[in-house]
Amino acid sequence: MPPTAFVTGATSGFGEAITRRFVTEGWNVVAAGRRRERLDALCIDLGRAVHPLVLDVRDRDAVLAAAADLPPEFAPVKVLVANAGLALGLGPADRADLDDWETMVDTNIKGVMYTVRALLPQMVAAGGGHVVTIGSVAGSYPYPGGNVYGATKAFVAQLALNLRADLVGKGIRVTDIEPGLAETEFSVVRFKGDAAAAARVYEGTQPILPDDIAESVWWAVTRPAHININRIEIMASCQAFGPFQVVRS
Ligand code: NDP
Ligand code: 8X3
Repeated sequence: MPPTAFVTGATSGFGEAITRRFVTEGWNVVAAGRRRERLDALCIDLGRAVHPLVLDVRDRDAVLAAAADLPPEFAPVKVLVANAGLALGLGPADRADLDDWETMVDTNIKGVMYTVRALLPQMVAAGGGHVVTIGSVAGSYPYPGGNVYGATKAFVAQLALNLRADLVGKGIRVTDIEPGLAETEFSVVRFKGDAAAAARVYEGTQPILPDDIAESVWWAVTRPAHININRIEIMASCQAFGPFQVVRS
């Protein structure tokens, strides 16, 4: 039976590309996301190698139930890609919408927490597996308007390192992939459907593409068993760091 990957946020962007890559490599994939029509389209495209799972990662009981109730040909899960996540807003902290902050915490922190906790026991029981989290450069480097989004990704990076500490010796590897500027539906979501604002983010750039991230996930997962890739930070070549801000009187 082919091995199974469980990919959250499979309906778009990185998650969809990761799903397609694993299926192309002969794996079965549990493809999770909230938009059923996108999952249906993936199934039409990729066939029986995909198990569509309508799932909101913020729903703790639903995540735990889904992990416990996988069809036999999709269990146990060998690779978890905890990818589902979002940024909402790019405004300064003093004017940010608290609901947006809570949605980011619920999705990017708690959603990852629930998914990892739900799937780890079957990896431990099987004696092996790989947890891939999708962090961000925003978890390492602050930028104006990054506020809570970046903080959620710092959580993801530290969770991945701490998982390594807990899982060493159990055959389970952990990798945090930390992309920078990447063109997906991320900015449309961040700007709440404002397609023009989203397009401006990528104007005149050559951003990371979803397949680039799928390639890095696949690379990390296919290293020899004695190697653990702890983290991969990937920026578009056109992106780099700015100076510290100094406000002068
Ligand atoms: P997309 O908006 O294209 O994809 C986000 C995915 O997350 C969608 O499939 C969406 O599915 C899913 N998702 C969002 N909320 C939930 C939820 N509550 N429950 C289940 N699924 C959810 O963006 P990306 O592909 O870019 O984002 C993927 C990950 O990469 C995110 O964690 C993001 O923070 C991170 N990232 C993105 C970067 C970028 O510049 N694009 C750079 C660095 C990191 P649905 O709406 O159907 O539920
Ligand atoms: C997404 C990348 O730079 O917009 O995580 O925060 S960035």
